[in-house]
Amino acid sequence: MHQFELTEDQLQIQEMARKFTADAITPNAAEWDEKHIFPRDTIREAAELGFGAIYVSEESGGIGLGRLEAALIMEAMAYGCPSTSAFISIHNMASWMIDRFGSPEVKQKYLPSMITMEKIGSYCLTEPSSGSDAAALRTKAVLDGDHYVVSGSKAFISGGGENEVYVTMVRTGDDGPKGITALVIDKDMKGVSFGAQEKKLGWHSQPTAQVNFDEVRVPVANRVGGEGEGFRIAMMGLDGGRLNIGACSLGGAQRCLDEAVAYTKDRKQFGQAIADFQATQFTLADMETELQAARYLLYVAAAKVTANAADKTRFAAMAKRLATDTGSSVVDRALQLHGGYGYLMDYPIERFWRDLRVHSILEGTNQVMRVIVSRDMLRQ
Ligand code: FAD
Ligand code: 2MC
Repeated sequence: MHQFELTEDQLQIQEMARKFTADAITPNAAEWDEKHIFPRDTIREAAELGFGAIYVSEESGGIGLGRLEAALIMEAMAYGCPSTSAFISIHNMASWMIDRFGSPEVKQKYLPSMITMEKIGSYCLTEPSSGSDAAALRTKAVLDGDHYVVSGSKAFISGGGENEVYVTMVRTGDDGPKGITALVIDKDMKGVSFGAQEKKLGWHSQPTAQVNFDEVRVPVANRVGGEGEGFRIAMMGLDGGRLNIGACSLGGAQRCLDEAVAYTKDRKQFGQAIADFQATQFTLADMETELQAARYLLYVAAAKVTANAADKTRFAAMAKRLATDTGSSVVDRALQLHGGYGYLMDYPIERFWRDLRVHSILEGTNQVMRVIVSRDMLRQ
């Protein structure tokens, strides 16, 4: 049995993240959502626990954990606020790319302040005309001495306008994935500008904006990996990011399931608690069953990404697809069980409903996840 249980260390990490969430996130999340507050101070507090560099190596100053531990942390924080948890995940993805593929120079330049989240990292892949077809990106970087001159635009960038560090996929070569390179671009480099903040259905605790590059001179030393390696590096980052987004859906859905259990035991109609109707009991049983199934697939996928297993990308895609679809479906049923009250901001359910909806779209839509899984199946 022990192979299906979390280890002592993993339970301790989970406990630490749950305590942090209960103290610092859950009491404030509704206000962050309603007033569109970006909780920089709380994010810094998360970094004090190592959550800004979960899988950055200890050698570089991170806490060097695996992807299952990261998923546990993200799941725990999403119990309070999926939007803030996912935001911290994206920073972790950017930091990992620098640590795993960057030169000693670029690591030294960026990682110390990213680990403390004094500087926060964005991940810039999507462009206005290339979303799912990410390898069609057009932001151009032309070599000029010891600098690249970068021009183009990135769309939907989480942290856009607020974050200091932009890990950006640019075109240095021919069309297609092999012509793409990853560069670290600073917010304050000349020629960097931002679009207006996007007005979104959810994810209100974090900013999203277009990032524009107008002949930005980026030192060659800011390159992460070699020329032409950027797409592969970006995809490897997403293997882990997708697990975390799935974990954020699991955490948010667990919160709503817990709320639904409490509410249906308390709320009375027709002279009895609504939890006494078998229809309610079967709904709760299905929610629990589906959530647990999605959770265990995600934990297996996370272990595979840590182990660099040959089928890790397929498992990460399956787990992201299942956890995000299941998460949204569980939250939707929790809302239904709350009746009209579920639709009001007096209860937390509608916020989770809005926050989780985007998890089926970003870090690769759930259609793209099916593309990845089926391609891999048919290749064999
Ligand atoms: P499209 O690619 O135009 O897709 C439209 C529809 O067509 C979708 O349903 C899609 O599944 C479907 N479709 C496309 N191709 C296929 C296919 N081959 N088979 C079947 N169906 C297909 N990007 C970043 O780089 N960094 C970020 O920080 C970031 N943050 C985001 C934050 C938010 C709030 C949002 C909404 C998006 C964010 N994104 C970010 C962008 C996100 O990754 C893209 O929105 C996503 O990848 C989809 O791209 P698209 O919106 O252009 O949709
Ligand atoms: N790990 C390592 N290498 C990978 C990889 C992975 N996970 N995925 C692809 N590659 C390699 C692949 O092996 C190939 O190299 P080679 O030719 O040497 O074998 C190369 O990369 C190109 O791969 P494909 O041929 O599969 O490329 P294609 O253009 O067909 O696209 C697809 C693949 C659709 C899976 C990719 O474009 C994709 O993931 N699209 C979705 C975009 C996305 O997820 N965006 C998220 C933005 S971030 C975000 O939303 C946030 C909120 C932060």
